[in-house]
Amino acid sequence: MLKDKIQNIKAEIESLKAQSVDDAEALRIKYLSKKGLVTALFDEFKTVPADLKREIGQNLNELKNLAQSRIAELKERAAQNVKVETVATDLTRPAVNTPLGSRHPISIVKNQIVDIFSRLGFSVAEGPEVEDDWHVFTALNFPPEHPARDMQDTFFINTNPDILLRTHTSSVQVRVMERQRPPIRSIFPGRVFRNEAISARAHCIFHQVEGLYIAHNVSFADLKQCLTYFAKEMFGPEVKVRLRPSYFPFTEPSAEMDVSCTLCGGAGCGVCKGSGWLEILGCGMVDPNVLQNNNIDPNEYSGFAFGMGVERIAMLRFGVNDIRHFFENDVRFLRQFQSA
Ligand code: 2NM
Repeated sequence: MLKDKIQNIKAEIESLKAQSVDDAEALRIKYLSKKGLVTALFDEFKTVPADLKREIGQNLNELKNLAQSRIAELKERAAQNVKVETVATDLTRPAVNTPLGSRHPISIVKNQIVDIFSRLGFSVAEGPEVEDDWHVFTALNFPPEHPARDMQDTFFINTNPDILLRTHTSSVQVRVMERQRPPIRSIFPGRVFRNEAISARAHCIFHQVEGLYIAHNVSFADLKQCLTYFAKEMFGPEVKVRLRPSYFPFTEPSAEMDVSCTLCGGAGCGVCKGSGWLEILGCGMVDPNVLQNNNIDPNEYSGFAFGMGVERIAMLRFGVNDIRHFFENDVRFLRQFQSA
């Protein structure tokens, strides 16, 4: 009877053993292949009287499932135990390689920037990404009608004009000035947010490192020396640097620093648009109003500050021509960067 055959084969399958993957495969062929013992029972099933079809059909399906899982288990165990049961474990065998990820290029460059300024004695501070108007704008000498305060440029939370995503990490500098008296010598890495159309050169989220040095008698010469050191550490001792006058609400005077084009060495090419120079950061002497707003006496102290976009530095360092690559996280892109 078919029912007895099912019982017998079930008992057989429950006591199966396999020493090797090949053994297990032989068992699969014996029971489950087209001409296998279990498969044959399904052919016989066609002759079962209608009133028994339901019960026997169920038994048969259970048997097939049992055979499949049991043989798969034997195969897997045999694969794991290759020779282990007969030969002592070889402790000199190299371990199985675990595939390693790679550090994100933005993290690599951010860490390099932090390292360079650490060598000059700068500490690192971080702060909130959701901020209020005081820390992002007012304390930093942004006038009430400054365009950065516009909905067009800044993301506000629930359209509340006092709660917003920081547009620069200078807000963290305000928080440091609130609780720490000079000397202050810190850098401020972090994500910032600007309500901008996304393109090859701009993104609505990017990373900044800003810096602040406040002490007695800090001069523009200190700023220039410090940032020249940074540029040469970052881009190589052969790069030339220059400062161009600029404007920021929180610094006076303000400047932008260029390095000689890392691609053409200053001769002029597509990357530097023929100018031979690449802009890498903004900087300036902290405006006395900013010091005053943070209860630091501008008659006693002076300072310089600077800010740079990590994506921009990374694009120049690695020759990446589209900022969007950094946010897509395509592993074919990410795998190309070696952690430093
Ligand atoms: C920049 C450029 C120039 C800056 C100024 C300050 C502070 F807090 F001292 F006022 N923080 N960051 C600064 C100055 C940032 O980014 C392009």
